[in-house]
Amino acid sequence: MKIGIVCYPTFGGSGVVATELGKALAKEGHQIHFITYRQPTRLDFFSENLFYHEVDIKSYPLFEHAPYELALASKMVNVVKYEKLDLLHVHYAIPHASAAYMAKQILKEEGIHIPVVTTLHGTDITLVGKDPSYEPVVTFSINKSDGVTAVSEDLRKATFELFDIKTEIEVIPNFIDLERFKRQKKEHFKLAICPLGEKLLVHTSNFRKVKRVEDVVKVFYEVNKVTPSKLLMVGDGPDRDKMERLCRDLGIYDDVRFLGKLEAVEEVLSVADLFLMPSEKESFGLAALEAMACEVPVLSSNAGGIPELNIDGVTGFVCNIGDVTTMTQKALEILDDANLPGFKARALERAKVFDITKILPQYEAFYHKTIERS
Ligand code: GMT
Repeated sequence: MKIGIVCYPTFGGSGVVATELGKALAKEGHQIHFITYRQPTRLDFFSENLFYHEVDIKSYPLFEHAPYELALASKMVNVVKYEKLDLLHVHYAIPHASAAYMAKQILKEEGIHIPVVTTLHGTDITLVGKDPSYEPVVTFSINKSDGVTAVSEDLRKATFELFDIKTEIEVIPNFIDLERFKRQKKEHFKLAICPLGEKLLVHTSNFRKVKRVEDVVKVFYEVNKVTPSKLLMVGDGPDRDKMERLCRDLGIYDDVRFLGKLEAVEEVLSVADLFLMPSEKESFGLAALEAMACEVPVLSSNAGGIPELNIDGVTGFVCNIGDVTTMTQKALEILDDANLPGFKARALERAKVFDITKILPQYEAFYHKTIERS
């Protein structure tokens, strides 16, 4: 198939999923055309089946905000027409699904039919999408998509609860490349960070409010009192400065390292003993899956779709959002030398359920189904 993939090209989970999906489809022999405003972060190599079309956003003194959605729709029209695409797969409803609808209508005028698949990722539904300033367009463009998928059962349910949806939504969970995300031998790295054999806790996120990074610091502060530990904070975002200040105020700054955005996050995960995800909202929790694939148990909140991934008492623990006391107890239980190897092994077993080789055929089947019925 010739497939156009539209996504946000940055470090965000939806962009990562879209890029990895495109790369895997290209390996299977499909021709993949990425349509975005910047080269996706993980698309930095040449492959005969991968193409990248940059959206030109023309500025003009009259525009306080350049109309990205129009530039995107125009680019979609041209790529579909000239590259003879079979399908458009847009990741994240806003504004990709509505831009795709516009492109579809323009192409229809020229006698070209292009089926559109929309994948919902979470914040496009639970945070931004339900805001009254976007809700009517989100509802409309989901209903007008030829096929809709959500990355978890919880997100599917939330979409029906928050919007007036008249179409089916199929759950296709996120996936992991187990060739890339696996525990690597990085003992020298572990020794440098934990010279006295301390336990190593890791958090990765975009440091936004929904991630509740403060709970990460608070849990670490309490754990460190009982079990000597270190904390690695990967990623960057609005709450980072506040968290650095909190660590200084709590007197734990020497035990916490803020690493910023990292491309090779699997190297850090390879030496971790526990991954912390106390989020307030999380449709799936891709970062936790990456940790589990590297044999790292997960201590998480029970937000959104996380419990569909992290199995309470098996691959880690699932606690109520904001319950730092229970999170601390559970973290200590996982880190206990008698328990840790079991949790690590079970985290890897669980990650295997989401192996890309198992999920990719689900997308291919969904594309065929959408093309046939549209
Ligand atoms: O978590 C974020 O803030 C980024 C966001 C995105 O759209 O990139 O992530 C969402 O999509 C990921 C990929 O499907 C999911 O793994 C994340 O759970 C989801 N985030 C939220 O629902 C908050």
